[in-house]
Amino acid sequence: MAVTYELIKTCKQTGARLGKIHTPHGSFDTPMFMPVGTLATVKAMSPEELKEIGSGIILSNTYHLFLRPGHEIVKEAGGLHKFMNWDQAILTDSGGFQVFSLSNLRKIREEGVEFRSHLNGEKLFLSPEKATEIQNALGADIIMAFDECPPFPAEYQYVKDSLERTTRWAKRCLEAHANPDRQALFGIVQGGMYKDLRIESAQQLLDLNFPGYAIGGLSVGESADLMYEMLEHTVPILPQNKPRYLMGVGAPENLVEGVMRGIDMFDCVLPTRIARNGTMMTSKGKLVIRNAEYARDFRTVDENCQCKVCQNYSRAYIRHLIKCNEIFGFRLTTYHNLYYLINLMKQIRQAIAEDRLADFQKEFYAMRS
Ligand code: PRF
Ligand code: ZN
Repeated sequence: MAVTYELIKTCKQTGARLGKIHTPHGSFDTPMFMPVGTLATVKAMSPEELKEIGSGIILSNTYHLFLRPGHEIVKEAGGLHKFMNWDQAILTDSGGFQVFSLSNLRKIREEGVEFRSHLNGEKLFLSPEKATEIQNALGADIIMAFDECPPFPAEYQYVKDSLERTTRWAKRCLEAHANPDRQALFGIVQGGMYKDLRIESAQQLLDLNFPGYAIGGLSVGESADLMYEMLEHTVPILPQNKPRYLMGVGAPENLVEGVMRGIDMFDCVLPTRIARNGTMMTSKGKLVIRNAEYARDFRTVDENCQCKVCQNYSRAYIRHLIKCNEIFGFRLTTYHNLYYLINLMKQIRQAIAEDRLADFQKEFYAMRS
């Protein structure tokens, strides 16, 4: 088995799960947040720094690596781990979502998706077989089925047809998968914002017996409450003995709420993207370090953060660097934001271990108000 999930315990207050995922590149504790390394690098972070902050798994993207440098080159390098000098776990997304969010002139057919590269307009094609072949070449520990993430809002019939095609594509991914003993292929539940379609999608994918399940098609513009409602309809029918991954979600409050509804894994560009805009995540909420109010603020960013940025640099200094587009500024804000989220997950795991996640949730919101 490429990847196994070990359920350690559930929180008596909330039912949230504490677990461990074992992969050929080491184990990591769950619930976990995965930093996004789209182009085989988590922007502004070295692998050494990623290890320092305790991210035992990172995510990368099929779509981007297919365009540049091409999966053949990564394969020639000895796979993604060697190529980027990262010896811990990697998950690659299938490209399904990125084709829909980034490329131009998409044509969806049963066979796959024809699209134009967002870089040079080149006509390209991705299918379940191609996305699986690329992910086999990249060699991540966890790979994802090729899916369609419908837009929000979308008509019932469109979402129904789309989810049924996503199931047929998932089956084709399983059949194309060359090394299931080294790479675990996860299925992706879709179904838009329709309760019965979420259930239909989950049940169809359960029949295919994937080693893990992702929940896709959320955090696409709907309200947080609607996202939580969809989780409440979906998560309970997923198997207890397999990991559940909520795709593209990384706002601190969404992580807390997702874990309380039974999620084990999350990823999002949010912490790294807002870092480069000069927004920092703190125990008291967002801090827009670019703002003039911090020009003479020589205090630390977050007095409750133990990271090396908060131990050594002031708000005024970081603001100055970001205002001047200095590379070191991007490094400092990115490092802190990722440290904050990974530490938040560590606190959540501790709370689950001690059966007090509901208490933790209250304290979490109280600090931010
Ligand atoms: N499918 C895939 N990747 C994703 C999503 C999805 O639905 C989302 C939705 N938030 C983020 N990343 N394959
Ligand atoms: Zn910090």
